[in-house]
Amino acid sequence: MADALHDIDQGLDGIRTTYRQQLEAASTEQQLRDANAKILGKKGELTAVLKQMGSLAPEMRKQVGARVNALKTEVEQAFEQRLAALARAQREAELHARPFDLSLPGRVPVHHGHVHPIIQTRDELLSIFKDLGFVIAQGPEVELEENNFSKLAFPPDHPATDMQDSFWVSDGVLLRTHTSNMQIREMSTHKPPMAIVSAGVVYRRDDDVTHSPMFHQIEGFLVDENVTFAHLKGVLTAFAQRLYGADLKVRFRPSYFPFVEPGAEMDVACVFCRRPDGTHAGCRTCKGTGWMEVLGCGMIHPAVFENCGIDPERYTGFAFGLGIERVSMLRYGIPDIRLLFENDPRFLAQF
Ligand code: FA5
Repeated sequence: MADALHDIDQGLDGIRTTYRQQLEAASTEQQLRDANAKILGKKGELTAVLKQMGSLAPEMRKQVGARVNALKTEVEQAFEQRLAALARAQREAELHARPFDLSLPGRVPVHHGHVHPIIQTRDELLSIFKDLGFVIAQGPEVELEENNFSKLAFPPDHPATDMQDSFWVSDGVLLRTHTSNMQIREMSTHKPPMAIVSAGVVYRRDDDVTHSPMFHQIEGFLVDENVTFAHLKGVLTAFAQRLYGADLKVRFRPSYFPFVEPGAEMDVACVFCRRPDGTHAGCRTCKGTGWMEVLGCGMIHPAVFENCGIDPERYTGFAFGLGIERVSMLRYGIPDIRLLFENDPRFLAQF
């Protein structure tokens, strides 16, 4: 039996040598498969050995079977490895033969998203104030009542604090109704001089063609020694003229906000019905007046300074707040504020 086994081992070694040479020599997938078939195919050399197994004595069959199976596994693994190596080599060759042109356009057209008109307007407004020397700050939309109202000198019974006007989250906590909360936050934590702008989302129980329950504001304030209303007018006029043109006329009308004294609103000459000679025809946007209201402003109330730990005898300052949707609507002639929030691609694609 030992002799017979020795002969079989020699035969298997011969097959091993042949398959290694043939797999190695195969340079295409087809050649590789042919080489594999010569060993493991129906008429393959190893298959022939397997076929003879039936005629062997049981003891011999067991030993030969184990060797033949080991060789079969070896051939199968070698075949898979060589196949993968050939595929890799072929891919490499293709890549080098046909280098990528990364500048070619894709085959499927790509739809580009773009910046929402409100964000475009916000960024433009912020960059004007940055150029004027203001620093940008950010604050939360969920706010304490005291930062949103009481430290801004709103009287406790002010209608804005009413359940009907604000979205309350819990007792003493609400969605901020304006970005003026940033005055309290920044003035309580920083010392003058300071010139700060802050943009963000605010919430009110409002809903019609020019009012939305969620909208965007920009707040600005400047505090230092000897700041006067003339500084306020100078900064805000420069801002409006950067936005709408250097020859733009502005006017300030007295108005009331609890946290400023005196308070005012700034109007700009209507950009829609302005005639070349500077007079105005009067239109729907300006309701025939020739003026459009743009923002609220005023000199920061001494009580607000005190609430933030700033000495009102030493420091004065001005503040202003404007609605970003309002500016967007005026710029692009958008008649209904809700268009800005419906996310209709036909509308948004125009900007
Ligand atoms: C204020 O919110 C003050 N905090 C502004 C201010 C800041 C005054 C600093 C003085 C000093 P007012 O409620 O007027 O003011 O709102 C300011 C602007 O927000 C308005 O002029 C308008 O453009 C916009 N606005 C108000 N309510 C809505 C709304 N529901 N939808 C869209 N825009 C609105």
